[in-house]
Amino acid sequence: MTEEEKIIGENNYSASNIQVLEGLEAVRKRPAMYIGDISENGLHHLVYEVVDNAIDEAMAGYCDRIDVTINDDNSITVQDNGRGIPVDYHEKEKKSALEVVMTVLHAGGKFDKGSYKVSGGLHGVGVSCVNALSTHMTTQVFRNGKIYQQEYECGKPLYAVKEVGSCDLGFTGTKQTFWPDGSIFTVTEYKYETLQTRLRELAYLNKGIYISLTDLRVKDEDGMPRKEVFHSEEGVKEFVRYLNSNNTPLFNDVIYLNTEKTGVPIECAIMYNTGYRENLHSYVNNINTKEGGTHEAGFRSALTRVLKKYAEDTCPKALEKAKVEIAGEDFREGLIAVISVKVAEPQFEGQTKTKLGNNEVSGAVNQAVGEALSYYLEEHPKEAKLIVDKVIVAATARVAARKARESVQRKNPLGGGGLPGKLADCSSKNKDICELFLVEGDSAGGSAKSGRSREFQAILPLRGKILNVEKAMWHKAFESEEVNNIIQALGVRFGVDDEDSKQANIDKLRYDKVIIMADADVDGAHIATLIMTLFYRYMPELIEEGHLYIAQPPLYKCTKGKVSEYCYTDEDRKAFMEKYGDGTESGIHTQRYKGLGEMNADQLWETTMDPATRRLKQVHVENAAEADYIFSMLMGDEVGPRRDFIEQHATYANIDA
Ligand code: 28G
Repeated sequence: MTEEEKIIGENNYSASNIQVLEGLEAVRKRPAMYIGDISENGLHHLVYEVVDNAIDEAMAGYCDRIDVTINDDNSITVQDNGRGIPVDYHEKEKKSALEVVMTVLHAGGKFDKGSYKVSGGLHGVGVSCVNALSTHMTTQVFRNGKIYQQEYECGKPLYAVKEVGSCDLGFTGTKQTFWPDGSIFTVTEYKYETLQTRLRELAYLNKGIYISLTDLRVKDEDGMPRKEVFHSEEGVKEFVRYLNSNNTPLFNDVIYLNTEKTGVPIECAIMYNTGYRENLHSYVNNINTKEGGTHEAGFRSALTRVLKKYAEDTCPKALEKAKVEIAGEDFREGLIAVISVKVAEPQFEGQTKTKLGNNEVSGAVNQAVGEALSYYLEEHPKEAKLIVDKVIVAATARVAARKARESVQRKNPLGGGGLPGKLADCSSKNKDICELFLVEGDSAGGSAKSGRSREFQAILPLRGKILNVEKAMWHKAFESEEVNNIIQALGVRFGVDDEDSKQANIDKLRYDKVIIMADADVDGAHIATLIMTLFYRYMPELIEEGHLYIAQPPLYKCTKGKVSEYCYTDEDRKAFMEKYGDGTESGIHTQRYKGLGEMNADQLWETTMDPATRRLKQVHVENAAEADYIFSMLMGDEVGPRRDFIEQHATYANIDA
């Protein structure tokens, strides 16, 4: 028996305690089952799990402040001003309600009738999982003018809930601090940006609350920590404005509704921009439903129904002249919308459990959006006409796109037979080991061809900058030779699942890894971004399934006497200097690589392509709404925000300066 178990044993040891310990052990044995994974995602998930409890308290109407702090040692503190978790004795469990919430799996779930808690984000596992996966956790409750406290190690209480002080009677809330277990997580460093994105999103989805994020690891010249407060008075209306801020709006209004239909609260905001992409972000109980579901179906159905009727009623001549039948998707080009619903007992389906299954929600959303949209169109004929004109252009382009695509696929009738002439393919037929390098420039492409392993590495050289698909109509991609080469080399297919489907089917993907290899400079970063944009907009599944990577060529080769090392970052170089230097730069020779072309085939293999020594970055999409925002900023018309972003994130400035 360990010390902690003894303590538990001395207090009311009971069958339920054994269950608790078994439950927490199960979480520690198979953490990924409970929080998704044990890498960066899982680590950040712990914070969401705790914050979601505070959000639930806010949704119940008792809390409007949530303060999140990343402490110096990468522990996390979350404090809210809700009612405070009840601390009274729980007859059935023979312990304090607080201890139950903190130690029993799934406790705190469906307690309160009429709340929309799914809580714990996607996995809905509750704070006890966070506790189980933390070496230490401290909980404090401010309630009844008193401060109550309990501490845990790996989920096990160190003592029964005790009073540790007093506070103002009116001061209530809950404070949680936890130290993620480094023996469970592969990374333990929190990323400010990751938390920032989610907390910003939560503030938009739950208007009125104040959510702060403080990073005690980062201090400015005055010793002040990095801190931000997220707050939205207009909810998803403001969210859509934010998401659209890098695009040119078709008109300035946001079409907005906030209502309830058949017991389903619905908040929805719609804008149109002059672009061609559809950006619909849907949420159920604050969870991003990436795979869509009944609420999205209701939304799309209302949009098509109302706009089609409006177009037919008000401009039949224009429709006749265009000679094309308009389809649902024509209404969605340049659409940017957020829909957020609250569902009491949500059923999540689909591969990643992010597809809403509740049938009743479809009708509720359809009705609510239909009413709000009809009303808006009646009241705003000028804006309505802008939408209808855009829809007709979209329908015309869609027909052109199909023709272009068919002509491409005709050249390649069996799908997979015809590979692009520029592709140097690999010999292995085992696609699980095959890699495709997309290489910037013919000269680097040449070195890569000589340096590669012919068995499993294929090379496709790309000529300079590929088409910026972010700014182009969808079908333009299929008119670009470079893009078609990529598509054919990959073996992905368009329009197989549904003739006008905009996203690739990747069933016949010919490689396990697709690796973008570009120069380590601003131009190279731009090229890599253009290629990523193509993948993100046309083949998102390929990213979601983890096939897309970016190669990391070295920035320097540092040599001191007989020792030389490749340095991939400025930190690597500093480390080399400290290890071998004598304080002056005179003794060490530093060769800067400005481009892949400066390396010969052997060097390229050794530094960038050899699986044993290379560094690859896998491309992830953490947050779809934020990814859309970033891509539209990087690839859009506005120069200012892009420059700011690059200045903040650039790692190459030192080279190009
Ligand atoms: C600071 C970090 C995260 C929370 C509350 C408030 C209540 C609560 C939380 O109850 C379910 C229901 C009653 C035992 C509910 C307080 C009703 C009355 C609450 C949080 C189980 C849990 N008074 N605030 N849980 N109870 N904040 N913030 O976790 O029977 S969790």
